[in-house]
Amino acid sequence: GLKPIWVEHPDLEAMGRRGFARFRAVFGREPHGIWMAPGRANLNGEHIDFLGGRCLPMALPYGTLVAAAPRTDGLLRMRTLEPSLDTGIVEVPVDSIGPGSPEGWSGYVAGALWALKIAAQEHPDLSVPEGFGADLLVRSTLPVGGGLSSSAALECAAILAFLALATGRTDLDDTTRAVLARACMMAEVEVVGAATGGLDQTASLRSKPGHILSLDCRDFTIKHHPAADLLDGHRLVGVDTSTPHWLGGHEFSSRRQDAEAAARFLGADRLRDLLPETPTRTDVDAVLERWDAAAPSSSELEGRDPADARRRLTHALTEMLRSERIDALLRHGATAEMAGGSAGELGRILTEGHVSMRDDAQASFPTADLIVATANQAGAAGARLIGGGFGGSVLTLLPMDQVDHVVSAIDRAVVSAGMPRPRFLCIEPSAPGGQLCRDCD
Ligand code: GAF
Repeated sequence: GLKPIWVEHPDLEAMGRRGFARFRAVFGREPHGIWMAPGRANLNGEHIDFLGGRCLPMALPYGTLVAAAPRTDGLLRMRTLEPSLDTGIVEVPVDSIGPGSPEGWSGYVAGALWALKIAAQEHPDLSVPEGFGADLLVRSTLPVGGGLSSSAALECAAILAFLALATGRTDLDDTTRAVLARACMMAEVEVVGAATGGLDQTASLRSKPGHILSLDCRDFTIKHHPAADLLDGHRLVGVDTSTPHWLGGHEFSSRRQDAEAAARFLGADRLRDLLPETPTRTDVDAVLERWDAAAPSSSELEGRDPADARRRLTHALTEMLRSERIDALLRHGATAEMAGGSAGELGRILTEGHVSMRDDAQASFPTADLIVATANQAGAAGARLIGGGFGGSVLTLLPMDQVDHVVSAIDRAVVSAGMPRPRFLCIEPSAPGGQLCRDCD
């Protein structure tokens, strides 16, 4: 029979050594270092970071590497080793970076420098010298467009490289990391033009190995909680559906617009403010009843379709509630009524989250639905689509001794359905972005 395809954990040291050699070959000079920033998985809290909800991400052992050296002629010269994107060196004058320019993958890199310079206006310790530029070589160990935040990993690795090259700073405290995460989010929103909400950049720069990040997107305060207690003998396995997604597309931003219009109709600038500090299902139902009683028309919803707006509202409110339930699990552990302990409860929340992504956010797609259904039939504690949706990856929670069985079942089901072969990723909460090696050579 078929053997499922696992994406190997990259040997970063070896990649670093090769990166030095490749950099020399491409740019004919020595790199000053290699910086790495990871992708993320998220237990819950999709499509709610930009609404002020709570997210529960972790950094992945997969990410993006940037080898770099500074220039003094105000030029950025960039090349990616990603075969599907590589067109040789892309050269951009730093002064020309701005909304929509440059286009394509280099916009994420250039956007990071543009946003760093804006952040430095408020934080002079982040300033880059006059005429600053750089040569950069990019390589990703993440499936590009896999819904695991390859875009944020690229922005974050780039900004770490820029900051280190320009200021010599490599040891960064969480306050500085928060400023950089915000800058990377701006790069994506303003330069690339994708309506990202900060979850991915925060996970990439502010995570802690072995821990789940509990991120309150009202003010971007974080807490770290050990993952082992929560997972309780289970493993997280990612399934890349090989169905690429792109956040710059119309679908993702339209979900955000629906939810924002719904919140404004109900009198909140930020949807999260419709719920109390510690929300319950009753609070969610009260908001939905208020909505149904008001029965807004499209013209009261900034032109959005009322049925769509109600679905997005339902997704956002219930997703916010699910995040609070996981946060409570992380803080207090499982209660006696929870069948299967904390992993049992987490699994149920994951699958409820998927149903909401499918029916209310309407961001799922057939392969993801098939994978979730198959995983749960084959013995998973739970599973859901993660990331922005419309492609991307599924996260499954598997009893340790069922991993091979469930993974094979998923592989078989997807192949039998004639869909692209999935790739499996071992998901362990990993280190945030940083310098990979000062002297990989
Ligand atoms: C994408 C966005 F970039 C994030 O900000 C977040 O909205 C996510 O989709 C969905 O939760 O990754």
